[in-house]
Amino acid sequence: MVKKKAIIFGVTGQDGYYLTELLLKKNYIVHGVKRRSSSVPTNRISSFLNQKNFIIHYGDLTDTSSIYNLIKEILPDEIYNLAAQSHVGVSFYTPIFTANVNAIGVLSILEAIRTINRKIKFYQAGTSEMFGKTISKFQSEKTVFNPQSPYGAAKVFAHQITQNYRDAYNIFASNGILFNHESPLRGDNFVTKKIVTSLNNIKKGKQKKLILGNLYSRRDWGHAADYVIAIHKILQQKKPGDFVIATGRELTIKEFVNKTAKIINLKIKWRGKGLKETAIDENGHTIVMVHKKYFRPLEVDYLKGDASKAKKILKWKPKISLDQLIKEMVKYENR
Ligand code: NAP
Ligand code: F7E
Repeated sequence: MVKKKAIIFGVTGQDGYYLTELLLKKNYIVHGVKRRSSSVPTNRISSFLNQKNFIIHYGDLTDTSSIYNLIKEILPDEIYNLAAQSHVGVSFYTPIFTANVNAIGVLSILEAIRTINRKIKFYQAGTSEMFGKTISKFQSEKTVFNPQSPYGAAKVFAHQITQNYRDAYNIFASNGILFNHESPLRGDNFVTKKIVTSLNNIKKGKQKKLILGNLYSRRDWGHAADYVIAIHKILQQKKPGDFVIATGRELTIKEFVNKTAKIINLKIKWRGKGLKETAIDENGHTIVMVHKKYFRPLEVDYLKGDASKAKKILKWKPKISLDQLIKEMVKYENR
């Protein structure tokens, strides 16, 4: 049987690792695209580098010619675009770069598909950040977008241009609308990874304090390994479409701190309010503090996804609970 060929843009990131692992298990030939970096960008995916069905290429979403040339040379069956400047907070400091990668980069891929071969299937990594400030209790494919950051606004463009290319040129182009998903391989400056690493270090006496921003935003957190299964299923459907992928449960950042502290057996008590809010350990030492530098100019207060379309059409639901996820992240820190 002829093996399917996939290109993964953003292969060096968290989801890049899990999606590559899944596609290699499914016997795909995976072409991963990495960008030039002064340090080693392939740390997460080093275990794939010597596998015969995994080929790594240089490319960059801000370099349209590199995208066009790769797609023309590889002629893949499927393209997964996971590449992005993915940090919402950082997008306020690098808004133009964020828009070039997260919005125009997506258009460059779609234009390459349109001109090279319209039969190539395309997945775009959309996000719950597109909902932004929302009044819906659950956000679904029908919920109005109201992004609150350069990151979210650029992703809305990417989402809509993907729909436009699907409708105008009959391209199999689908959007995932994924809510937060984490793993041991999550980037260090996302809040779950920061909390797990810091509390684990504090427990071991290697760090004194965890300093956070807004403790009261609410997020719907799943596991990246579960979510890449949905990503793959989205491209295996008869028809293209858009799918919310979420757990349907949400927690505040403070509740995530409490859960993690409990799992690593660290007893904490909260005191104070606002920027003076702290948590102390059983010896009375302050181990969690709040600092305004971690607050964003705009915040997304509340996200909780309704993944019933994915459940019905993709036959997908998350399998890994939040407690299991945190335990796995803690175990990884102590490996
Ligand atoms: P991640 O770990 O930050 O990975 C992002 C990937 O994009 C990395 O491989 C990065 O390369 C690459 N990249 C950045 N700029 C690029 C450029 N100019 N050209 C080519 N590649 C570039 O993010 P993730 O958590 O795996 O998320 C994957 C995708 O899903 C992203 O598009 C993100 O916005 C979206 N998303 C994530 C979540 C979530 O909760 N994780 C939820 C919804 C949507 P380097 O390794 O060189 O930086
Ligand atoms: O922040 C608050 C922060 O950076 C979560 C990306 O994968 O998911 C992710 O975006 C919340 C926010 O993720 C700190 O203000 C408090 O309310 O972990 P985060 P995010 O912004 O939700 C979406 C779905 C994506 O698409 C993105 O690519 O936590 N928070 N204190 C903090 N956040 C960070 N990073 N650091 C803090 O110290």
